[in-house]
Amino acid sequence: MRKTWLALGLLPALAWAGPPAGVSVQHPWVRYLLPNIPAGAYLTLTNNGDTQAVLTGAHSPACGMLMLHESVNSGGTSMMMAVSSLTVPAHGSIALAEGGYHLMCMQPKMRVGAEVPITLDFQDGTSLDLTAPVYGPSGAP
Ligand SMILES: [Cu+2]
Repeated sequence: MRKTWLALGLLPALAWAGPPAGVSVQHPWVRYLLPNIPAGAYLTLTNNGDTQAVLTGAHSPACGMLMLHESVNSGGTSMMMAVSSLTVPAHGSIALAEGGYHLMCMQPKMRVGAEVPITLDFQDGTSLDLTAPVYGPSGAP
């Protein structure tokens, strides 16, 4: 019984899907290669708020599954690993950039020159909507 009441109490907070306080996105973009090759999405997250923001996932109708990844260099071989969350410190920022953290569009449905919508999901139930321009293999012009 107690659990039921707790769950109901959480609903209003989860239903409010505004952006996290003070968090903004700069320079989003996607590198599109081919339809059957995952496309990397890159951006900078800045947190001007007083509390850390924890990115726990992302989704986009243009991506199929959209995963949090990290590129790591292991003995000269570049590999990608799934990351469960990324923390943007209070009054700090993190870059999702080539060779590091990035979002991975697993089934890209897009074309170069278009813009795709992406939603970032945070641990506290907030979310942040953005649109990212789609560039080709050579990246930003
Ligand atoms: Cu990746």
